[in-house]
Amino acid sequence: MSHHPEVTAFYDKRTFSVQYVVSDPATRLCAVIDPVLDFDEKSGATSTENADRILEFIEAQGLTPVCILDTHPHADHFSAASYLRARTGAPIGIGEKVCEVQKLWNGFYNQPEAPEDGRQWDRLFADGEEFFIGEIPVRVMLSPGHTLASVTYVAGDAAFIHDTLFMPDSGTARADFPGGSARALWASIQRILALPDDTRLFTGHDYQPGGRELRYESSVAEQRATNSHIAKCLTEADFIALREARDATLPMPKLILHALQVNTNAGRLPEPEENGRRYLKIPLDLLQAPWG
Ligand SMILES: N[C@@H](CCC(=O)N[C@@H](CS)C(=O)NCC(=O)O)C(=O)O
Ligand SMILES: [Fe+2]
Repeated sequence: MSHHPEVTAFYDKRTFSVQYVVSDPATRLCAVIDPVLDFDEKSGATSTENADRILEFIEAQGLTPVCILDTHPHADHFSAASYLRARTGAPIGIGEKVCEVQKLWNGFYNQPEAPEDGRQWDRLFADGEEFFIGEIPVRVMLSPGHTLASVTYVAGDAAFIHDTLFMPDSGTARADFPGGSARALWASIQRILALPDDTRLFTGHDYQPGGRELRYESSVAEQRATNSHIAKCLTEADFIALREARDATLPMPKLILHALQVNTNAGRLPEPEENGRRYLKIPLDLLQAPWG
């Protein structure tokens, strides 16, 4: 019998991100996946509206969080993992390859003193590692491509695939960030599509193409048959060509340089300077502009 967790999605319209609470109906224990810490780049203001909405839900439902998980170090928003850890005491986890991402971005930010061993997290998951949310077994599957460190959490019959496949009409995630690879993304997607046909797949973003209503859940069978990037790519080479051609047209996410310095530190904002204010650091001419 496959375990069937309850899944509740929380959509952040500002970044088109989907955050999840995954709970075990038998024990009322839950995990939070990919929570967003709000940031307004125009004013520099941060807030915890998204994370507080999740906390209110958890409380109202009588759930107890056992872990706060990220699928990857996000490039388009800040993670609320450390905020939720402070509020709930639940441990935070991410894929162990985050250390590689820390090395890469600490170099870019010229922060040689910043830790590169993932000590900011309580758990660093290896490929194939298992843990439980109550009675629901969770298997961690390495899913690089969009980032070096991306993982999929397979919790019973539900897989949290984040930025690999989007809904079938949106295709797949981009693979052009530093450390990204279209070839690795193809291999990761094949592993996801090898899960049982009726596995519920929960994606990490929905950009609502054409203004259609929000969707974030599909299945392996649906993705195989209809995903606009996968169904028409018969070979790895076809996919790499399609993905790289599309990536060449995409501007960088507007928060990539803001987000990586926070997310390689588990969503902790930089320490305040002696005047009590926190500052972000923006490397110039590191990434290519769309005209580059
Ligand atoms: N316009 C968005 C773009 C965000 C973005 O690049 N999203 C990534 C996931 S983090 C992606 O895979 N996008 C695919 C696409 O835009 O086709 C922003 O500036 O934040
Ligand atoms: Fe992403």
